[in-house]
Amino acid sequence: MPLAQLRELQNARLKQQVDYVYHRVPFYKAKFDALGIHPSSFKGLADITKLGFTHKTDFRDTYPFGLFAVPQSEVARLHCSSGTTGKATVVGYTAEDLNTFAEVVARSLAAAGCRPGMKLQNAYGYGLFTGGLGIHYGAEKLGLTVIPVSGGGTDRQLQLLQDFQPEIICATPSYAQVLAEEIRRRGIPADALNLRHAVLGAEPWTETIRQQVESGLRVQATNIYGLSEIMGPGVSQEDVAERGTGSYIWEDHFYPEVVDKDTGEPVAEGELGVLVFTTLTKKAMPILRYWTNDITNLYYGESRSRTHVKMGPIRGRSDDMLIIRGVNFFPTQVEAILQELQHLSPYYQVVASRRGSLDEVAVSVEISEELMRRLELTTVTEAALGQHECLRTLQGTFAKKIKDNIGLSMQVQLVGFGELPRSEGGKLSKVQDLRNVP
Ligand code: ADP
Ligand code: K
Repeated sequence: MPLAQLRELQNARLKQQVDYVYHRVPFYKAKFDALGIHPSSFKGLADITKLGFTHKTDFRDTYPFGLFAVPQSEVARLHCSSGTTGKATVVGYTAEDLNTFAEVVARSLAAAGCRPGMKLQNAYGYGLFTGGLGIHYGAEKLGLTVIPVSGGGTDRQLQLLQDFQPEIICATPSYAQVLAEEIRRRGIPADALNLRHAVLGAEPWTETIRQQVESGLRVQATNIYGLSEIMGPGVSQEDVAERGTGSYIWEDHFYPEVVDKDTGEPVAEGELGVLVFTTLTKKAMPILRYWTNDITNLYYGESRSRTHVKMGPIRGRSDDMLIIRGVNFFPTQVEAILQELQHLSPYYQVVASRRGSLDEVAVSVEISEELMRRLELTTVTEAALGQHECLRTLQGTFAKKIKDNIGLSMQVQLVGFGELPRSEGGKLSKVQDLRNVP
């Protein structure tokens, strides 16, 4: 669609979406009333910056269904953002939304080089996470044969890649690296596989990873980006013939902006800032100007087969969310667990690192002063752990709660009270991300 026509479409859809939420979602009505915005005088794209932002906290504050615009009987499916506990981000879809979701994923897979008749091994996790089912229905819509193997289980993944001969694999980039490494390690010959395309997303990745995956799996690897709040995977996708030049945003459904992370003002084309999305066609849960916290840039320009805007790779996040093996993780989730465990102090440190191609997380936590006194300890040594069963139980319980609530296995280390750094008045960084430190 020519750009001018696309703008007209977006403009009309935005006006409709503003009118729709004003009359259906009390959260937006209250917000717009406070901002002096009324659908009758709202001018569309020209007025979009007047709408303020929607933040992740707005989802938590209205948990679970406060942002829904339709009665529950019209909600065909619920998903949650990955790796969040308790008051997580709940998202809902009408049958029409699910159709749009499948449509944008089908479009994404086509841009990635997939064609009807090919087989797709889907190694994204199935469940509340939008990745698995999102890819699944989009692949079916495009006319692919789906192998819904879900995430993990490397032996089985490799077996099916050899037995079923799929042309396409969908996975997180870090898991695709694992598969490539295992194929090399096990000496599986290159012609035992039939892969041609890898569609990778849910976490940031680099050109180095692309090279490893492309040579290890003998594929063309493209980026798929998305987020539950807006839809799920398939908000943007790299074209297979334009790899390395950015991902097309399907902006007839998701209107993107990039704004300054401090002022919230729009930045010039090509400049880095926080990515903000407005849904243009969502029915169950329309979201206006969602502050994604993802840092990237938007640009039109050379090397393109479509009119839609491209986004660069995600450079980082403007909040403290870590993405570990595709799972979103806020260090404050550790804090919440600490509060439940009597013999641990509230002081902790999280260290994310990379072993081989897989991300790992280690958490150090202090035991309470009271427990130190009771066990007559000055620090927590291996010997102390060996001697006191209660310490080992505490460590095990903490690790299990982390696994159950956050969905990630972490190495847990107990240390003595007072051993972790304290704030000296300023902000104390409880998180070290060493994954990209050479
Ligand atoms: P998803 O199922 O797409 O991972 P979530 O809602 O669980 O959705 O997580 C969304 C976040 O994941 C995004 O805001 C972004 O930080 C990250 N993410 C998703 N896809 C990519 C990608 N291709 N590159 C970098 N980060 C990504
Ligand atoms: K994610």
